Formats: sequence, structure tokens, C-alpha cells
Amino acid sequence: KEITVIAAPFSGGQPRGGVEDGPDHLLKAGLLNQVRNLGWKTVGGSTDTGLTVMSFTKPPNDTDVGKMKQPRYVSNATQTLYKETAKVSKSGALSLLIGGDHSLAIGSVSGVFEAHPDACLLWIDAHADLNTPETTESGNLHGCPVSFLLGLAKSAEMEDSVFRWVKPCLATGRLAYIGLRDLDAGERAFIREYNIAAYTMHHVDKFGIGRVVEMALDRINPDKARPIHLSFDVDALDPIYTPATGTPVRGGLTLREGCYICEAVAETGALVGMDLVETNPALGSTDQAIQETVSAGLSLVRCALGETLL
Ligand code: DIR
Ligand code: MN
Ligand code: MN
Ligand code: MN
Repeated sequence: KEITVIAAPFSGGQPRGGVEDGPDHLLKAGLLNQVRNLGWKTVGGSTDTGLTVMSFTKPPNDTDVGKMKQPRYVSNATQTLYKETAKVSKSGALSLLIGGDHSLAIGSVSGVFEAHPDACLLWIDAHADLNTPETTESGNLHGCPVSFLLGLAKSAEMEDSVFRWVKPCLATGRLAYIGLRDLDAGERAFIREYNIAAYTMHHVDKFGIGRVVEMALDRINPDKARPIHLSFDVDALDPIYTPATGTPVRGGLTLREGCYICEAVAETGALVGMDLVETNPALGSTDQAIQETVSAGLSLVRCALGETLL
């Protein structure tokens, strides 16, 4: 059980400042020691303590490309993260990304899938993050990472664009969502068109979280042979639990439902990569709100690493 933590203080995929401070708060709250206390060996990283803290610089003249905002900044950051994550994954360690906004998953998922091309992806989020450079209404790239991983953008636009380095690594049949409740029209159309395994809050209410996770994993990993990457946006949880995040949507997962998803993944023994993103300490209205968001994030990580398995 070896793990490398990659801290990515990056906010370029969305407009709200503060999400770049997420990793620092998670680390100061004791993430590394909590991971070690679960019996994981923290290996590698730039400091050889199992932690790599990345740094990102804004390129000059980062003008919009089509509707995409800060495209060069996001492309450079995610490409650097991709290389770092691929290195970790090829070493055989579990790669844990702490963000930072969800555009980072372009890099982390690409890196994990380079070492584990047969992996499947569980995306836990209020949002599908499935917009293409053509369908995005906001232009914020944290709303687009899954479309890049699937290669949904029209090729002409992608070839011209700064994201040429991204090789689509994910098949639509290997992607499942849980927690959705705020979809754009273009995202809904893609989910229908490609018959993506998408479990909204309606399904969680109807079937219960246990059945939903079982159904999601059955769809994307029927033979239980695939490695799993878990990409967890803290806004999947109800804002009662994770208020300090950029795009909170009411009516979300309870903390226990979020933990249950992570525990069910831990139980498979197949987890190879995890993202914990969108913790934004600047958006907590009180110190308590910030602290609760951070501690909910840490709970999700610990559950995914087997805290509650006997
Ligand atoms: C919206 C919001 N679908 C967008 N997305 C968010 O900007 O594309 N993703 N908040 O996390
Ligand atoms: Mn989200
Ligand atoms: Mn987001
Ligand atoms: Mn997201």
C-alpha cells in the first residue's frame, strides 16, 4: 500500500480566487499523517515524504480561445500535472491529487490512465463537467474536463487549440457519475447520446446509495477486473457539509453517502487514483464553515483509503 500525494494549488479553471489554497488547508489539517495512520506508505514526491507540491505560473496574454477562458494556463498546468501523475502511477503507487479546481482532472486522469489504460472512472459531482469548448456556457474549463478525456470536442477546434497534448483516454462505457443535480443542456444531450452511466440525486433517493454504487460499478466494471480512478468534487456533497466551494448546489449527498461511495471503492481494492477538488477556503462564511469543508474532504480521502474496512 503505497501512495503519493500531489498538491495542486490551481484555480485557473474557474473565476473564484481561493481554491488554490485548498491543498494547503487539507495538508495543515493533517492529511499526510491521517493517510499514514491507515497503514499507507507515503512514497516518492519531490521531498521523498510522499508529497509533491506543484507550482503554476500564469502565461502572459492568455486570451480566450473560442469560449475557453485562460486556456493556456489550464493547458500548461494540466500537462505538467499529467506528467507528474503518470510518473507516480507508473511507480505503482496510488496517486492522490488534492486541488485546486476540477480542470486539474484533465491532467490527473490522463496520467493515471497512461499507467492503467484499462481503468474506469467514477466522477462524483453535482455537475457533469462534460462541456466541450463548443457547448460551454461559462467558458470555465473546470466545467469541461470529462469532454477532454472522452475526446468529445470537434476535432478541428481541438487541433487548433492549446489542448493538442491531451490524448482522449476514456471510453464512454467506462465513465459513471453519481450525485448530479446541475446539468447544462449540452451535457444532458451528451449523457443521452452516449448512454453514459449517470446517477443523479433522484437515483440516490430512489434506490439508496448502496444500490446506486453497485449499479454504477456494474456498468463500468462488470467483471470487477478494472482499476478504478475516483474523481471527487466536494460540491457533490450537500453545502451543509461542504459550504466552502465555488459552485455549491443544494440537495446534495450527505456526508455519509459520500463516505459510502469512497468505502465501496476501497472495498474493491482496485483504487489506483483519486482526486479531491474544489475545496475553496476563501468561500467559507465562517472559520467553522471552512473547517467543516476541509474535514469532510479528509473523511472522504480516509474512507477511500480503507478507514472503515475491517
Ligand atoms: C457549469 C458549472 N456546468 C459550467 N460547472 C461546474 O461552468 O460548465 N463544475 N461548476 O464544477
Ligand atoms: Mn461540481
Ligand atoms: Mn467545479
Ligand atoms: Mn467538478
